Amino acid sequence: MEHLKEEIKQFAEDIGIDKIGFASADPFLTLKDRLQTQQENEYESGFEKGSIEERTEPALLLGEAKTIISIAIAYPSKLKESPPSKKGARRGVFCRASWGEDYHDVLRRKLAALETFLAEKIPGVRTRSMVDTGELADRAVAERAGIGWSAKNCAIITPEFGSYVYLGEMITSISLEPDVPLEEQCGTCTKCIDACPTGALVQGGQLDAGSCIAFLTQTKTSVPERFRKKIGNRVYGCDTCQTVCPENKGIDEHRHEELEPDPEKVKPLLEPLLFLSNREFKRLYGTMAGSWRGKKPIQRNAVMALGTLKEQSAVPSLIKVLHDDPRPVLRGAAAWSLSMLEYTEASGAALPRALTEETDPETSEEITAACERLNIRLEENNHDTPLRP
Ligand code: B12
Ligand code: SF4
Ligand code: SF4
Repeated sequence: MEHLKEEIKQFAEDIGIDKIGFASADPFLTLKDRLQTQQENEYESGFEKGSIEERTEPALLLGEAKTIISIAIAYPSKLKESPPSKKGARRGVFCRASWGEDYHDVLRRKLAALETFLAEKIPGVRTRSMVDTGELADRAVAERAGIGWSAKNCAIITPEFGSYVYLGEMITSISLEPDVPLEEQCGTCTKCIDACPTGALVQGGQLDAGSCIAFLTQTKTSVPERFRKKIGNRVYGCDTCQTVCPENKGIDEHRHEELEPDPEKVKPLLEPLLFLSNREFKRLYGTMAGSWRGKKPIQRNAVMALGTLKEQSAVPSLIKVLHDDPRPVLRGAAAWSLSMLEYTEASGAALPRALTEETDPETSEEITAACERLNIRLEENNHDTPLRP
């Protein structure tokens, strides 16, 4: 089977798989304990798929599971041209994992080609591939397959491409010699833990997903207030614990045309995002990984970013969202953002008026809090008359 392994590696290289590794399909026992701990601490994101058993026992996913083939695809970390974000034209950012074509599609195509190759070599072989949305923990598989080591920022770090790799895998019914896991290299470094804006890395290798900006930017409800300013201009995902990592220094791989970012899309102007129709959103952002939750979280984040960045010129747009947007979460975010900006006559009139019209209790609370922050006194029974000391 050693010969077959070499053939698989060669084929993988030919189709542009940047790194491949082989792991046994034995149960992931330490991961099982870790997943239980994560659940008990309520540190999970809710985006994980399947039961703890399914996530840690490959045989439950493919009856004759013997070897898991893990693959990694390197992605760029720098924009060749980065459009400036400036006063009057503020921009948001999508994290690097959302640059270029949706990586799920890219990796699935590679895995499908590998499946066909294996089926031709070994008639009757059974395989099951997954990328991100499957039950298996892609990182735990990659770690066991020697793709990279499991780091304090939770990422799998490869010696060649740093942590800027997407991961996927294929469970197979064939036995292949497993590769050897790599040694952890973080040592005494704690840069990622120290730099995390929300303290989501509770300790090396352990994330409280509910506090992680990558998670918060993907929710559809309103963001707890204590995190709002910390999200900054991120409209999707967060790269901080990777950009500060010394292991990523100087790494910027441009190996796949389809993963090349369009700077205008990955650093979009914030204000136009607020008024995108579904059709426009799909046309502009539909092929990016960051569009999987639809336009609502991205628009909510854009609304908040305008307030956080103190973009005073956005007051009219924020007032429009406050009055006209049919989604309470967006109206609430607009109220918050207006209260991060300087008081203007327009916002002083708009907020109390919005309060009289608001039907959603949570949004009413947001608007009231915004009025308080701006020292807009609300007269009882007559919210139309704002008073400012
Ligand atoms: C849910 C999820 C999230 C959640 C939770 C993340 C998390 N850390 O658990 C949120 C939304 C926050 C998220 C964010 C991100 N994600 Co995500 N996410 C996933 C998903 C779907 C499941 C992860 C999971 O099961 N987590 C549970 C934890 C417990 O396990 P784990 O971190 O995956 O595995 C490690 C730990 O379990 C650890 N471990 C096991 N036992 C023990 C015991 C001890 C004592 C310790 C210390 C550690 C430890 O070892 C495992 C291997 O490293 C995977 C895809 C998949 N199906 O696996 C992608 C995945 C992990 N995400 C990925 C990416 C790129 C990101 C972001 C960088 C995106 C961004 N830029 O915004 C951030 C990074 C945040 C971070 N610091 O982890 C990549 C990671 C690639 C890589 N090189 O590591 C994956 C693999 C997707 C993919 N196929 O490429 N993600
Ligand atoms: S992705 Fe951002 S918020 Fe999440 S752990 Fe890393 S630095 Fe912290
Ligand atoms: S920043 Fe330091 S501690 Fe964090 S993952 Fe990189 S090497 Fe490890």
